[in-house]
Amino acid sequence: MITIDEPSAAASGAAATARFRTDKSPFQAVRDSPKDRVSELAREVLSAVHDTIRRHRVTYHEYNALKAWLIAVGADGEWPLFLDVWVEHAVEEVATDHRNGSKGTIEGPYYVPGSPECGAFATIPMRADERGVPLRWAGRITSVDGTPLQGSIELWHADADGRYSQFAPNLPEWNLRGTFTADPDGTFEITTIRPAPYQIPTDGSCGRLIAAAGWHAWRPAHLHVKVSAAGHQQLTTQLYFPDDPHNDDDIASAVKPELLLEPRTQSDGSQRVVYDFVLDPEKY
Ligand code: MBD
Ligand code: FE
Repeated sequence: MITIDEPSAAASGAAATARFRTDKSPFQAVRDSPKDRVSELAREVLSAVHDTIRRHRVTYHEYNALKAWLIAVGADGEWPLFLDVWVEHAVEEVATDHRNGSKGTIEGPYYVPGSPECGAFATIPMRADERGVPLRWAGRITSVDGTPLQGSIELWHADADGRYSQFAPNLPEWNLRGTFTADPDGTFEITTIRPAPYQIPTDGSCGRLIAAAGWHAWRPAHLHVKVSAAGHQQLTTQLYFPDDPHNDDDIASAVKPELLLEPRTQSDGSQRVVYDFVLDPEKY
């Protein structure tokens, strides 16, 4: 039985689809795509599908299974989840391969702009009884030439149950989401808790694909960040914890060795970590 307290794929998928629709730029991108480019990319993707069908002699039974599944992905609102888990990593790779600064990785489906401004040395919005190992993260933002940047960090992550506010039920609106603006010397210090590993919803279409293929549904525990500073390219990335069993087989293929934190456990059980960001100037 589904109760209102239980997160469901349809609920988080609907929320992710609704959130995507609030951003106008994807719809502008649809209008802006040149015919020749659309034709070339669509043809190439379709021939890769035809090749797969011929090589594996795909049957009508399988074709109908695919049709039913694709319809269900839309009905569950899981296109953002599907695309960000299985496609975005390649787009991110191509988009950022010219950069010399910090490594980026995928944004995923659960970013929400406009999180509360917290300051440079602050605790992220969380419940009074928020569970999870306390984590204090100190860092500095600089340009590739070493100039300190008074940039801002938008941080969002799952709670100790692997749930994101605004996408899972019964969480305060901005729980574990905050914007931190560095001091003029580029430094910041953020207090939060360690997120739990994240499991793709198992009751929706993406979960059914995972089960049907015998894959696992896990992303390693991660912190999402967007780092911005005037005159610099925005960095979207994620940070991971060294002891997570899924760092080597992230379902979303979004772990890179440069993104592993090195937290130190304190005598009170809390953890501290240092992680800095280096931003590339805007190209012109
Ligand atoms: C997530 O939390 C996430 O970061 C990605 C990329 C996909 C699904 C859930
Ligand atoms: Fe995530």
